[in-house]
Amino acid sequence: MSQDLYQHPDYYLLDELLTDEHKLIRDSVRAFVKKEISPIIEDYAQKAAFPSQLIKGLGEQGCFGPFVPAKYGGAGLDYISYGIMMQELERGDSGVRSTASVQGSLVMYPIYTYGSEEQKMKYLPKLATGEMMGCFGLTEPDHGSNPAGMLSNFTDAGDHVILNGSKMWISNAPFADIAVVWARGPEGKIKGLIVERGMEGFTTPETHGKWSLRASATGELVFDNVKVPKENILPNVEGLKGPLGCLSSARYGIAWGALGCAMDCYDTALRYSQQRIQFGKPIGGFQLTQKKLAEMITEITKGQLLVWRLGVLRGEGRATPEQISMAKRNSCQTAITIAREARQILGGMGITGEYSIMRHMMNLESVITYEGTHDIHLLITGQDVTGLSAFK
Ligand code: TGC
Ligand code: FAD
Repeated sequence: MSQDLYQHPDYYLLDELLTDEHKLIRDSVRAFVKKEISPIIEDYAQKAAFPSQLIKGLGEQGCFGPFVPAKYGGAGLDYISYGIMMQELERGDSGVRSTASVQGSLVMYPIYTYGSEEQKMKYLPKLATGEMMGCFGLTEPDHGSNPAGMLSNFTDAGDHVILNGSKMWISNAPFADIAVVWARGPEGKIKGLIVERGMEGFTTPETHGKWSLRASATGELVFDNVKVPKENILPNVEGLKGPLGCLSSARYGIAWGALGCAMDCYDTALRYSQQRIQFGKPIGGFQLTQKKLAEMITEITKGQLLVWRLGVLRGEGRATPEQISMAKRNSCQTAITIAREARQILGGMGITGEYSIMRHMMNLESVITYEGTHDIHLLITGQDVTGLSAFK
C-alpha cells in the first residue's frame, strides 16, 4: 500500500467537543495504525491471513475493553474514548476493529456485566492485555437475524453441563482461547457459557473463501457433548437480552468504526483528486468530482455528530438500543456509499491494493451485515417509532 498520509477530516471543528484525554487516545491509536497496521494490512488481506502480531500492541493501546474498570485490567475509560479507538482502528481495517470489538464488547463486556466475581478476576485481566483472546457465539446456521430461534442447548449433569449445537460466522473463532456461547438450558432459557479451547468435543473449523474481512479470522464453533463446568455459566443474566445487551455495546463501536472507513476513503479520494491530472487540470476541478467530495464530507460530518451525541448519551446511561441501531445503520450506509464513490474518483487505481478503498469497500459488506443487517436495524427504528413490529 502507498504511504499512509491520512489526515482526519473535521469540517465542523468537532475536536473542540473532545477532552484532552480523548485527543491523546486518538493520536496514540492513530500513530499505532500508521506504524503497525497500514504498512502490512493490504498484504494480510490479500493472503487472507489474520495479523496476530498486532494483538500485543492492541492490548498495550488499551483497545480491548477500555470501558472495563482498572480493577479488572481495563482502562476505565468513557464510551467516547471507546468510540474513538474503534474509529481509528477501522480507519486502518475493519477486520482489526472487529477483533477488538469482539474482544471488548462481546467477550469482556458480558463477563464484566453478567459474570461472577471469580469469572471477572479469572478472565478479564488476561483478555485486556490480549494474553487471552475470545470470541462470541450467537449466530447459528439456521438462526442469524432471528437468534431467538437458536437450537444450541445444554443439559444438567451434576457439577457440569453438557453442551451440544453449533455456531457459524464467528469472528476470532479459529484462534480464540475462550468462547462466550449463548445456548438454551434445561428449561429452554438462554444462558451464556464460557467455553474454553481444549474442552473435549469443542472444535473451531475456519471459514475460508471470504471476499470481505479477509484479514479477520472467521470460523464455526462446534459442540459435541462438551462438558462445561457450571462455574463457567454467566450467573447474572437469562434470556435474549443477555446477548442483545452485548450487541448494543459492539454496535455502538461499529457506529464510530465504520465512519473511520468513510473518512479514510474521503481523505484518499480528496488527495488523489488534487493530484491526478486529466484534460489538463486536476480531476478535483471538475464539478462531478466536487459533487462526490462535497456529498462525502457532508455525510461524514452528519455521522460524526450523530456518534458523538450517542457517545454522550451512552456515557450517561441514556442511549437506547434503538438509537444505537440508527447510528450503526447510518454509519455503515454512509461508509459503503462513500467507499463506492471514492473508488470511482480513483479510476482504475481504485481497484488496486495500492490504496485502501477497495479493501474498505469489501470489508464494509460484512460490517453492514453483521451485528444486525441493514434491514434489521431499519425495522428496529420502524418498530420504535410506530410501536408496531414488522419482524414477524
Ligand atoms: P425482543 O423481544 O425484541 O428482545 C428480547 C429481549 O432483549 C431486549 N433487547 C435488548 N437489550 C439490550 N440491547 C439490545 N439491543 C436489545 N434488543 C432487545 C428486549 O428488551 C427484551 O428484553 P426482555 O427483558 O423483555 O426479555 O427480541 P426478538 O426476538 O423480537 O428480536 C429482535 C431483533 C430481531 C431486533 C434481534 O433479534 C436482533 O437484533 N437480531 C439481529 C441479530 C444480530 O444482530 N446478530 C449479531 C450476532 S453477533 C455478530 O454479528 C458479531 S460480528 C462481530 C465483529 O466481528 O465485529
Ligand atoms: P439472515 O438472517 O438469513 O438474513 C438474510 C437476509 O434476510 C438479510 O438481508 C436480512 O436483512 C433479511 N431478513 C431476515 N429477517 C428479516 C425480516 N424479519 N424482515 C426483513 N428482512 C429480513 N455472529 C456471531 O454470533 N458472532 C460473530 O463473531 C460474528 N461474526 C461475523 C463475521 C462475519 C464476517 C459475518 C459475515 C458475520 C458474522 N456474524 C457473527 C453473523 C452475523 O451477525 C449474521 O450474518 C447476521 O446477523 C445475519 O444473519 P444471516 O447471515 O443468517 O442472514
